[in-house]
Amino acid sequence: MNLCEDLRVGVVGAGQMGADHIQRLTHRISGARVTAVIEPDPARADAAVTAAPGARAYPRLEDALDAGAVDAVLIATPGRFHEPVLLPAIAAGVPVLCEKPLAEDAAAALRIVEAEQRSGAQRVQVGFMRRFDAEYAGLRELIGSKELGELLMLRCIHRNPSVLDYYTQDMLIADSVVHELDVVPWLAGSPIRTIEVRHGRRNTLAPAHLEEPILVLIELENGVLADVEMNVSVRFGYQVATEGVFEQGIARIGQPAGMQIWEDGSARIGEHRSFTTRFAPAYDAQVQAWVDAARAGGIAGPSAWDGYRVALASEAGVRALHTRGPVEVDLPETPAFYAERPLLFPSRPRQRTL
Ligand code: ISE
Repeated sequence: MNLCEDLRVGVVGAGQMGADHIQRLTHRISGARVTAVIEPDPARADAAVTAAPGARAYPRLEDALDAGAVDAVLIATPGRFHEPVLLPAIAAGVPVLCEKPLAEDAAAALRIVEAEQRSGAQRVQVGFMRRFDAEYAGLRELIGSKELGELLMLRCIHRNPSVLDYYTQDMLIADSVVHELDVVPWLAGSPIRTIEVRHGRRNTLAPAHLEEPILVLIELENGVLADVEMNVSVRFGYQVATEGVFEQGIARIGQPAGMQIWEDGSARIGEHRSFTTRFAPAYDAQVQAWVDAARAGGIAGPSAWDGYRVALASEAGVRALHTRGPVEVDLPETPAFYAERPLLFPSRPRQRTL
């Protein structure tokens, strides 16, 4: 593409995440604009086109591609709808940012990485936005620096205030813990070996069809253990935090920040209510990095292969949800096509507050 012009982005799916990305691309991201919206719900499509001046609604992604209306595609539909839009986008050779998970299951994820390899270049980036969160990036640098000795454990907290009716038991892993399945190996620099799920006392306030909270134990090849409290009925707000346990110290990220108020015999501090605000700076950084890389013909974050690896771990995690004991994750060797790509992850100075 001509680097003086904006990247023309087609957004597939204008629900909560798609609408959020349209706002971001229209108001906060430089070098890109939304020119096409693909959304079956007419009211959502109208709202999306109104929010992105100059954009047009198309019934199918293929129509926007055939019309020459887009240089790149951002997919923000639920995972089960990804493969049917990823395959034509890959065939058309346009860069793609695809929300997590990459696909409905590992078989679909494999078909996607195979199609990408046949296309001859990596153009699919998966939206694991936590890798663009400044605190996660800082923790990863701290681990790599060995300043506190070797990393021993990661203690992860993943709490949602509530979930909608369509959220199923398996989504505890496939839709939620899927973030830790990407970010834990990324932080610790080692792939997942096994996953185990423990159920404790059920929260009676959880939707009737859910058995939660759950405790997920993730064992990495290098021996690091991570535990994840996955809890989707906490009511008070949205909380994602991690503690790194090192040989010589502890590092904690994701603590509530901002104004503290003391009033009427108590002290309080604000907490997020949704991932859209908790991770807003990470989403912005992710989309800006993707736009910059797409304009130069590459990607700048988790690859389709990363998405496939997470899909395999997620399937093992769902099996673990329904069985006792650890389930092994069988990861194939990374093909040279994916191993050789230099990653363009943003590198930030580590934030130190003391
Ligand atoms: C949701 O789909 C997300 O991706 C959020 O980041 C996660 O916290 C939540 O549990 C999921 O349902």
